[in-house]
Amino acid sequence: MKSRVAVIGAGPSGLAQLRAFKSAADKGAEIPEIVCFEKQSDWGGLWNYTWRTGLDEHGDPVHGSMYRYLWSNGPKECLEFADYTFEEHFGRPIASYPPRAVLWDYIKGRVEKSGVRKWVRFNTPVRMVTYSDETKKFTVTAHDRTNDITYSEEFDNVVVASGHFSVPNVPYFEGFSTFNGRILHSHDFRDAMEFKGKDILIIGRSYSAEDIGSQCYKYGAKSITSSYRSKPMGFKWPENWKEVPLLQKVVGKTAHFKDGTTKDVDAIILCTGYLHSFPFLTDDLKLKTANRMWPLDLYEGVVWEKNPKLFYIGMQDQFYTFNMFDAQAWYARDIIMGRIKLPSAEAMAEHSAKWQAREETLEDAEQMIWFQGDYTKELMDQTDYPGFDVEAVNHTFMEWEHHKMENIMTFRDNAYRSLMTGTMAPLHHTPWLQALDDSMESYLEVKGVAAE
Ligand code: FAD
Ligand code: NA7
Repeated sequence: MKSRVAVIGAGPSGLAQLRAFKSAADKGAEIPEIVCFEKQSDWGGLWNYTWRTGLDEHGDPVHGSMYRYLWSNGPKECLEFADYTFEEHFGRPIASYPPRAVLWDYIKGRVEKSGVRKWVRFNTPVRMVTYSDETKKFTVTAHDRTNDITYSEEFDNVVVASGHFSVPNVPYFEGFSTFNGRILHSHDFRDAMEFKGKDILIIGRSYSAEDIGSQCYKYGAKSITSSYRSKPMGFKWPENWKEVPLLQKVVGKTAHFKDGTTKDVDAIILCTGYLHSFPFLTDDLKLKTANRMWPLDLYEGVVWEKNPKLFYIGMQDQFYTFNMFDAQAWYARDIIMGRIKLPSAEAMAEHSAKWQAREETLEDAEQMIWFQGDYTKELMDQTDYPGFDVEAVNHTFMEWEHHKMENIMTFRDNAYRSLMTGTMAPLHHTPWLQALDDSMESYLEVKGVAAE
């Protein structure tokens, strides 16, 4: 009987896994039976936008954390698939910071072409995964929401690709329960227009804080105050944006900060990150980690060391995204198919400890990018994933960082060269700050000038 592999989630990580198996099949290999469980009604993970917040149409927690008007926060040249380029998908070069809908279209294009949709069971959240030492198999219990039927099936391997930017980390600050305004987490942020003309307070100093604040600025917030715990973001902010130390309490509408300053605000947006959450896994299978570059207990960042029949894709904090998920998925595939032999448990732990020791020395974004680039390369070198020039991608990331420091409101107006095709991206026809329409039609409209 064919062995069976369960993939949990059909976001970029899960889809990378489907594509990896399909690519082996296309080259004539005999592959296991693949079943992908996806709780949403369509694929693409976070890139599949939902207007919903709170609970979904079935009463399960909404997965989506993306918002309207979201444009890629890094150059598309850094996430490009090595086996399916933007040029192949769109039929011509496009600008470097596409809006969400354009990236969703790109992600879907590759898997639609591969014909793997038949492997996905949509509207089907996984409720429980257990492992039996006796049978050496996993039992996956899933809820078919369309027919409201819960059932269990056995699998030889499980790949967890359920994402980790969905369950909000929500800290409490004194006075929240009597605040005379709206308090929300970035997970529930959908439309910056809601905050037009308002004074908003953002808690946090990472990507959500930077980008949600920028969205609110772009769509006409009266003022933005961003409050940090560890250190300021340090960009050159517009006139009406102030960075202040951590919020201490709110009294009525007045926010009090650690440096003694105060500000009256209409809304507080908690950009305080997310929790790795796997309510469907038993403790012996569950990854427990903060959002970091090297989560513990995962050999090569992928293999669950305590039970190497279980794999996790995309659980790292991310600079590299889609192409790193590919490198991981090809690697997991080759272990499952017996093409790569795992070393002993001790050797795996030793190898992980080395990466973790290096992780602890990382001091800034530049070092983290090189770290993740080296990691991605180490994986790619072990499989037939069409490799790419990781160092060149690292350099594009460096340029991106530099452009952000130059001007956080215009960095998306830059263009970069594809490291897969060698083609320079055209400049977008409208500067990001003035481009209020984020539709794919508007973005792909040709009125641009070639960058070179
Ligand atoms: P997800 O995209 O989260 O997909 C996980 C999938 O698993 C979902 O479809 C979900 O429905 C499904 N699932 C979850 N639980 C279950 C279950 N129990 N049973 C069945 N299915 C389940 N990255 C970039 O490269 N560029 C960006 O500009 C960028 N912007 C971002 C903006 C925001 C606001 C956020 C939150 C993230 C952003 N990211 C960005 C990072 C993002 O994490 C990755 O791009 C990518 O979506 C991760 O893919 P994934 O498949 O690992 O997770
Ligand atoms: P991140 O990158 O995990 O960052 C979380 C931020 O939240 C970070 O700045 C933390 O501060 C801050 N934080 C967490 N807890 C608190 C408390 N209690 N008080 C104050 N500040 C806190 O999450 P993001 O949502 O920004 O980004 C996630 C993904 O979404 C990312 O991949 C993007 O592409 C989009 P710290 O830095 O530790 O001081």
